[in-house]
Amino acid sequence: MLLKLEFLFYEGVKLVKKIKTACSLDCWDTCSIEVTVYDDKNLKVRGDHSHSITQGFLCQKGMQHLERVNSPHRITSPMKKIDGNWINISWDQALEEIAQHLRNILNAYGASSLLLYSESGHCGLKKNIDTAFFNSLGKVTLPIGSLCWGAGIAAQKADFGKVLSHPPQDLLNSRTVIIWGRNPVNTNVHLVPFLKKAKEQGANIVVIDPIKTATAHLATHYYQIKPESDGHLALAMAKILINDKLHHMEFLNNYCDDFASFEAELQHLELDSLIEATGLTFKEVKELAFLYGMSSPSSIILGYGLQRYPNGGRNIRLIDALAAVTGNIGVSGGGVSYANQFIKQWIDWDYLSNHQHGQQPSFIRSQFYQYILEERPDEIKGMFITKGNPLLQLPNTNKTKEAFDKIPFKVTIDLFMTDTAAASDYILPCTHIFEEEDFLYSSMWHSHFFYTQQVLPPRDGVKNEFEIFNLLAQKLNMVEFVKHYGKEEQYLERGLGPLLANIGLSLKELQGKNLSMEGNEIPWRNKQFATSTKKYQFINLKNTKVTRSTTAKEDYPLQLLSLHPKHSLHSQHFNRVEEGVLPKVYCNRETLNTFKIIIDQPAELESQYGKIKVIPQLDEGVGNNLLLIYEGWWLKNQGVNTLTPSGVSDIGNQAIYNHCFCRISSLGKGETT
Ligand SMILES: Nc1nc2c(c(=O)[nH]1)N[C@H]1C(S)=C(S)[C@@H](COP(=O)(O)OP(=O)(O)OC[C@H]3O[C@@H](n4cnc5c(=O)[nH]c(N)nc54)[C@H](O)[C@@H]3O)O[C@H]1N2
Ligand SMILES: Nc1nc2c(c(=O)[nH]1)N[C@H]1C(S)=C(S)[C@@H](COP(=O)(O)OP(=O)(O)OC[C@H]3O[C@@H](n4cnc5c(=O)[nH]c(N)nc54)[C@H](O)[C@@H]3O)O[C@H]1N2
Ligand code: SF4
Ligand SMILES: [Mo]
Repeated sequence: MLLKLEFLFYEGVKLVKKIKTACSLDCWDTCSIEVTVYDDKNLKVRGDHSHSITQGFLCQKGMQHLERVNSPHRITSPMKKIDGNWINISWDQALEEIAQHLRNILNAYGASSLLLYSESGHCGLKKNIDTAFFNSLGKVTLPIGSLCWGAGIAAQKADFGKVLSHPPQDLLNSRTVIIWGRNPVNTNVHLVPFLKKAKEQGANIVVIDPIKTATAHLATHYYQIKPESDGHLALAMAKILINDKLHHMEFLNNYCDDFASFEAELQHLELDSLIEATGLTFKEVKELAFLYGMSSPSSIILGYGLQRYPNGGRNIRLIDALAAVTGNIGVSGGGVSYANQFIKQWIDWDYLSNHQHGQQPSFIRSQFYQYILEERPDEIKGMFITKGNPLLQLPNTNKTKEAFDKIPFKVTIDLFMTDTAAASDYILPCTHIFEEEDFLYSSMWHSHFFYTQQVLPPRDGVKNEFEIFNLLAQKLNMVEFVKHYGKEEQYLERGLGPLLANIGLSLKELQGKNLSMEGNEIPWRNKQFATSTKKYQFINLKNTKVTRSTTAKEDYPLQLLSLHPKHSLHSQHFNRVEEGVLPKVYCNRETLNTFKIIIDQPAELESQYGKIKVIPQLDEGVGNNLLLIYEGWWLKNQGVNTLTPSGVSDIGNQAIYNHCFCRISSLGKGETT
């Protein structure tokens, strides 16, 4: 296999090649990776020094990509389940049988009885080929909504018209930075050097989080808010600032709709009860309001933990409103950075996904089981899963399993035997990012993008999705699909058409380079918003019930936050966890004492949806009546979604994992399995 190389040179007597790729994990950072190949065999992975965000540093997961691509646990042959046992079969047999199943289902029940469940386990653009393939079959059933960020996206679209973030470097122009419900030390590690530098320059670094996280330990100010009360806090801060005439009349008069009614409604809300809901003191909220409102420009860096609630969208809108009240929008060092759909707007999604206009059957992602068991019982006959592990990552595992079992034909494309793969009928093994070329960018944070180079030839027995779906299309005689989606380069060239035209480069010229559109724009600098009136839209407080939905019931008095782990990407573990190892659950001393649970001694954690076994740990940074667990543990290790609810947020159809109430009881010594 001929590899395209950027550099080829001698280091002493050694022939050295340098290959540029990027991290495909669904992380804020989307790091650029440099792989050095010594004497054509020894590979060294490191961060790309020429990247202004990565700056030559990769997290532990990024450094372990080489181990992952070479892992002995990878699946390297298509597999078929017969009487509960897996057997290896050839690619031709697998694709022939799968094509036959698809044909039978289409003929007997029509396209809507096929369901595609595609997630973001690999963020390469080429990996969207599954959607184009299924849309070519007709009006198949697709998910809507999000497990991840949906409420906040809907909120920012309502307020600004589009979701854009400030360039990471712009944080250094802030006098106050609020990290509101994000934990970059775990999830967005390249933000940390910017925070440290801003702190050195004298900026206030504020963290608002129910958990005193590692990020909170870096801050100059920390506020331990009660979950789900961020909207109350934002309103209380706005009220204090408006009362002290610290609002920004020029911005509010000229660039916003509906401030007058927002202000009038705010007058009716009691400051004391707003503050009481947050669990903070009046003094703390006042201090925070003045830090934000007086030491400006002030930026707010939002995370996604705080919108995984029934009132998630409203809370983000109220935080946006606070920024608008103080005029911290469209100015360097300001903004409410949530996600960054800047590059995304230069991609031709209609082509890439073969978008079918018109009604298409759909289900809310987090309500998969209700759709299968209640809304369309026995109607879904076939399901394809790719880039996702829904059996584990969807809420309410017991019900999700039941729904899975109801679907007679399931195919999973993955690299590993995940819980989802194990519950399928066929598994098709796919390539790792090091084994292919792809286009990657961050939709969460910065605006770098990469057309990666291939580092290694694909492992024997695996194929990339592009080839998989094209081979299937040939078996199904899908002539049009093969014509429009048959060539990888053509797919990327067309999909990236608007971006390539904008930057004036060809696809080939992009390869191996680390490019960015950053530094060019502070979002909304011209104060022309992407809303229908071109003005910032204040949330209508008159129609908005400002409530904290948290109502711990007597039976389930503890709220469980299931947060993202530092060294895994959800269920993608880079260090293998043996069967039977129990997950740790963290709480403070008061919770340990009240519920008579003992550190390091197994306990049972139960919600109204199921129970799991855990190992309690002391962490005084966890708020009262709260438990913290890291999500992503496999079923063999008591996956946490056995406990989580399958509701959705007010807007954006977002899963509400953190709105989860439990009780805990000690199992005493020795009961570890
Ligand atoms: N290492 C690693 N990195 C990752 C991921 C991973 O699994 N592992 N996942 C990636 C993905 S897909 C995503 S979506 C992002 C998520 O990135 P983050 O948003 O940083 O992660 P979360 O763990 O969802 O939540 C962040 C914080 O929100 C806080 N929080 C929870 N409820 C509330 C609340 O009501 N109010 C406030 N103010 N705070 C609250 C939590 O205590 C937590 O500290 O990370 C990405 N990066
Ligand atoms: N309790 C709780 N649950 C949560 C969350 C939470 O905060 N709490 N967070 C939610 C969030 S934010 C998200 S984004 C979702 C994530 O949900 P998922 O995306 O389902 O989670 P992952 O565990 O990352 O699973 C991705 C799968 O894709 C596979 N994969 C990797 N590369 C490739 C590839 O190239 N091709 C194919 N076909 N497969 C590949 C991986 O091996 C893995 O099995 O989880 C959600 N679930
Ligand atoms: S997981 Fe995130 S921080 Fe780590 S290497 Fe990948 S993109 Fe970078
Ligand atoms: Mo996510």
